[in-house]
Amino acid sequence: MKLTQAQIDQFNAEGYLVVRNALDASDIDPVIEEYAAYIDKRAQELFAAGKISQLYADEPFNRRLALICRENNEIYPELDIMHLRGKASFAFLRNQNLLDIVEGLVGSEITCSPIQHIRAKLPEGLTPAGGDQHVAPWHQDAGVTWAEADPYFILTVWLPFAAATPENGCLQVIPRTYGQGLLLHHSKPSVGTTIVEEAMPTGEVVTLPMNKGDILLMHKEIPHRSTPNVTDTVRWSADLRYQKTGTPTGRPFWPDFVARSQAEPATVLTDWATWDHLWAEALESSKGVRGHRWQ
Ligand SMILES: O=C(O)CCC(=O)C(=O)O
Ligand SMILES: [Fe+2]
Repeated sequence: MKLTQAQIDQFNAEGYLVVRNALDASDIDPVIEEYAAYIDKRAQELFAAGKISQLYADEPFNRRLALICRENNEIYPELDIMHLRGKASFAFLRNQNLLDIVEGLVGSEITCSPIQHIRAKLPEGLTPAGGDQHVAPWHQDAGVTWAEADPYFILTVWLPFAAATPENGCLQVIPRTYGQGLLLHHSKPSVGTTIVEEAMPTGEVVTLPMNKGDILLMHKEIPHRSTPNVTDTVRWSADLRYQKTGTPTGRPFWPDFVARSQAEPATVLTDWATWDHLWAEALESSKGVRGHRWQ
């Protein structure tokens, strides 16, 4: 599926666009299976070590992790894409259906930014102490890069692995509030990087329930947030960022890679082992580096 001109116009007017049924289950399921297998492996280990009382093996994917974490949440920090680094997750970053949509806004020379996450948003209260970084306070994604990326367009792609609802912590945006650049943010203890109160736009807030297969596209200046998960299941999602190859990602200490190129197809990174290695090295060498610019 490619974006229509009407969809591109809508993105440019609103600063965001939800593309319904953009992906099939077959695009997303390999990632879910990869995560399910990892959680199964870790559950066996936790059970063998006496850290959980049962395996919860018959529970559905969106519930099993919550039940495990209720007893022991040591798996939780291992799940983000750069830590788990699965082959299916890496392949998904170059999913052709996804990139066809991205190309409509980024062009044919596409770099995958390392500002990317796979999020298991747990039911409120189950996350390790100190707040939940998956409950994102009002921010612009432009606010989580270094200043070197400020002049460049970066597209955020957000998608749920199962229905995202107001109850389990879907996203909210403030439409049409972009084009004025970066708003002042600050780093609020146990809340995260957020727009300062005085700079907060006053426009209408739009809540965005989404289904598996839907994709949310956001301009990096669109203020958005997500709410807590007050259900007893996990809100699984991915958020990825794409931009024109050659432009800075704003996280130079983490690995970006070429995801698609018409001009130089040989530059596309297709080797999982290289990606895996780049992340392993970068996570080691970037310890202590400040990812955000705010105090
Ligand atoms: O997934 C969430 O709850 C927050 C995501 C977010 O802020 C983003 O994808 O940019
Ligand atoms: Fe964000």
